[in-house]
Amino acid sequence: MYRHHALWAIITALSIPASASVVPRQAPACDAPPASYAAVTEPGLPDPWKFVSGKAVATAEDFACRQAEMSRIMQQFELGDLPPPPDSLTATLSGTSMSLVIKVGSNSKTISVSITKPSSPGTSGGPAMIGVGGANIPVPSGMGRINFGNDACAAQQNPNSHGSGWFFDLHGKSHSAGATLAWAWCVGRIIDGLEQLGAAKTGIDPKRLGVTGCSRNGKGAFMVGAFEKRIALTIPQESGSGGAASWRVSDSEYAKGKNIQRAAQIVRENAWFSPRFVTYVNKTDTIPEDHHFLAALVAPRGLFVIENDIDWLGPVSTTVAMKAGRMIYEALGVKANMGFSLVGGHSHCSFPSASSADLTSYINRFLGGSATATNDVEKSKATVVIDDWIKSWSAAPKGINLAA
Ligand code: MCU
Repeated sequence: MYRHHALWAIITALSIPASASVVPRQAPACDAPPASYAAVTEPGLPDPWKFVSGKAVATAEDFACRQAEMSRIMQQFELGDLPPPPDSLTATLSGTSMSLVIKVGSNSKTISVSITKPSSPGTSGGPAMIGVGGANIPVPSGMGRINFGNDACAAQQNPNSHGSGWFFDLHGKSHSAGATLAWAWCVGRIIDGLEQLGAAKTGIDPKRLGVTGCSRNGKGAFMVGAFEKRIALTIPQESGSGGAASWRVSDSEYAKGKNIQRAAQIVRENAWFSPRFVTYVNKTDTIPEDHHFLAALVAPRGLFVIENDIDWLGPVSTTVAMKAGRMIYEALGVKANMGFSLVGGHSHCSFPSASSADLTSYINRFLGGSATATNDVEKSKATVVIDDWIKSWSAAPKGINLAA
């Protein structure tokens, strides 16, 4: 991505005279970020519509800058740093196996990724679903499939797994990234490979990629969609705490006696988050972000969040955070691009067939190229009072329409 921007800057600098009236489409000019963000005291979900500087988000360009800020804040407090793309990447394809040679500084890794081509790709390639550790949703037959072996990228055995996997072989064992953010970087390399090889070889259109995963891998699927902008449709399934749930709401539910996963537990269970997060897990009201920001980072791209009515996942918590996410999508003029479906009565990670039509409407719209509108999905078995959690929000901006 950065390399492309740099190249674009050089091409435009060489070919367009300073007086040219045609201004190339460029990343918005955002205010320079501070070296780091301060902790806060915020019992509710932090306001997506106000920069840390206090400035209001008023335009589409402002929102893009606020997204960059939200991304930096999430990295600083809980995820660790997302590295830039590698110094070099060379992809080759042999049958169904894509091989990537990736170099970062003096480190080099060769990675093998298994690919199933779409059955009728056409000249520009067909859509494909990336499964983080596999897929637990019904992926339409004929769609391309990419199996992302996330554990090999960044291990998830226990908290001491931090530092194991090819992400850390490339970036160093003490890199700050938690496993879920590392997975986002590794998926980015798979997409680099698909772009480099091209649809004629892979049969896959890199502009029509979905990502999914369930439970711990659902947390990962959400991070991949939030931090890898080339993903067109993100489908986190039963990601619960650390995914679709809010840290603050989960703590509040825990205080009411629920058997719910929360930040203080999650860092003792596994290496999904950055070692940096440990400082904040017993005071989640001090972090200037929460997981409704993940939805804000995916916006305006397609997002279909699947949850379950299991206490440990936090049905109230996921409903509050994703309701807030839907409010963000709505204010951006793209309400139909995000659905939330919490349907209980089935075992963990088994997809309820009653939700098939809703899921299919998102897959058809964002991966299948269908012009038909998505189903307007906001289903939950949990009763929540969203106003209790968004008291500090500024009025949503008027007039932003990212649908265009
Ligand atoms: C919902 O995802 C996790 C959960 O965070 C863990 O606490 C539990 O141990 O495992 C869940 C999972 O990945 O189940 C397959």
